[in-house]
Amino acid sequence: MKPYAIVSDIHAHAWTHFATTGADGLNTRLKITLDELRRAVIELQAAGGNTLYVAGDVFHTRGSMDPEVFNPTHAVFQELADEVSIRMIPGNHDLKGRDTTKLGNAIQTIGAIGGIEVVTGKVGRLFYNENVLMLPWHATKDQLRATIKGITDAWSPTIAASEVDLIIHVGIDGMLDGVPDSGLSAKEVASWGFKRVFAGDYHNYREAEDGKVISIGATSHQQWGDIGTKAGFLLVYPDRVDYRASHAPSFVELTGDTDPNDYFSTVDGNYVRIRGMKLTDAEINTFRAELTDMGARGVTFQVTREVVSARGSSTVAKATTLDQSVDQFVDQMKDVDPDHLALIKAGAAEILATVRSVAA
Ligand SMILES: [Mn+2]
Repeated sequence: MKPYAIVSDIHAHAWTHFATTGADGLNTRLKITLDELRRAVIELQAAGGNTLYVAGDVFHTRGSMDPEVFNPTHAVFQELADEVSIRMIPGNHDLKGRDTTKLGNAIQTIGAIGGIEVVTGKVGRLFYNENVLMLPWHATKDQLRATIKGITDAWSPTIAASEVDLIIHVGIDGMLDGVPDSGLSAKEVASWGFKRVFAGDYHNYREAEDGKVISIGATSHQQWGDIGTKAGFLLVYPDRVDYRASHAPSFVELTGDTDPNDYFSTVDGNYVRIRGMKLTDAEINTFRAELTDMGARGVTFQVTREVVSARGSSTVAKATTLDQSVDQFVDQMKDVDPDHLALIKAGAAEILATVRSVAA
């Protein structure tokens, strides 16, 4: 049996952290991301498959286009379309507005490449070869629920949903640790009656409901919030799903609680953050050199400096006020999916923590 492949949450972007500009002018982290996409197709072909499904969030930045990101990404899809058939849906990051439109999604012209189809129609598209239904991003979960009910009602009794895999881009509760529930449970998703449901959006590969509901995960780690999550891609067989781990560098963390015996296996090939330690500048420099020797691709220290003045307590008091006002600001944002407020606050807190840490 030959598989098809699913990738999701590529988030092509000219990242600044740990990135440089390569000899070809390409952002080095964007190149790593695009190389992972190539690897997914190589592994798909090695397994005998010839269809790649892309479950949304091809691009990272919403509503604006960086030509140095768009052009190389477009070129890679053009190259891969010579090898396999590609079907894609836009994710929320690919959309300028809250809903999927042909006019307002960043991947639309990639669909003009021969062999690539971008699915934007509200009721999606059923691909009969693999029995896969792709549904694009819906502005609300209730709209998604209504669309799915409409489709399965219209199919009955000719097409059985239990024979069809559904690919969507929507956050499902419990698929990513640290994200509060937002009202779409794996149990409900399983109750829609599909053979399996594969979802992008939450950047972690995880299965629920006896393998009927699968969070695909991103193709590679993108930021510190990804620590501990599984990135990669899926090879989907009629009777099983093979998760292939990303070969791109991971974001990892060492704290005062990490066993030094685990340093090497943790940091080799990865982006490393040091937290929860009190170090002098000299110790930071030595530690950085050691981690680089162990193969760290980048090291960031977010530690307490050993030389600290009396600023401590008053700084903390002000910081609390800043945290609160950022949360209040986020709560007042109008053009944001309410489901994402908690994520935005967590992201803002992360940035504040970074800014407050020792910039070493
Ligand atoms: Mn995403």
